[in-house]
Amino acid sequence: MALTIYGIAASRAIRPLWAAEELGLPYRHVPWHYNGPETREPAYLAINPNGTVPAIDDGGLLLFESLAITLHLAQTRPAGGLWSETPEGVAGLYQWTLWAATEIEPLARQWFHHTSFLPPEQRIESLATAALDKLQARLAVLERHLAGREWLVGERFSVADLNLAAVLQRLDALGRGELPHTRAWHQRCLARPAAQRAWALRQAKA
Ligand SMILES: N[C@@H](CCC(=O)N[C@@H](CS)C(=O)NCC(=O)O)C(=O)O
Repeated sequence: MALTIYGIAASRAIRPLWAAEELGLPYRHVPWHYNGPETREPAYLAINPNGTVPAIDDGGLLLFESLAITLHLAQTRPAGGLWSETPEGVAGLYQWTLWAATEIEPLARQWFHHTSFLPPEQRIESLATAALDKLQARLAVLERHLAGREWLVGERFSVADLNLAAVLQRLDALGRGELPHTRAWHQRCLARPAAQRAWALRQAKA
């Protein structure tokens, strides 16, 4: 089944690229930039009507939302080892993925926009600080969960680790204090050969 991944690696497309690398999937990478012009064209809007990246064409199944894409890839290729065999495990994969999407990503994005992404004249320092302040309580939850365990769900690396580690890609700047379990887990995730291969694509295009 042919898989195409749309989106420059220096974007949320890093998430499906990393998942495809973990799963050992052959894929075609179409590294279009999120600012266009290709993502504004009708041909791409037929794939992702939001005009954002990433999106995939998985043998005719069109899908947008980076974390939905990684869940789909993991679930449909269970032999790749990113999914769980038990209902409890699957529930954990959804829990941590949705936690990443709703509790972490908006704050991480707010911080990033108001420190780096927006033109300097549009940045509001108090919004960046407020996001960091709120993130610390969330990271304390993660730190407690990771005490005494290597991975978020079960005994091995899963799509939940991939999703949360990717959403927390700027952990060095987002986490105040030591957070030893969280930082060690994050390094374990990003040191994986598949993560390194995906991030190498990002360096090449950044
Ligand atoms: N929630 C979406 C967000 C997609 C998104 O906003 N992607 C950015 C790049 S990281 C983009 O395409 N921005 C261009 C735009 O908003 O026009 C996901 O996770 O896939």
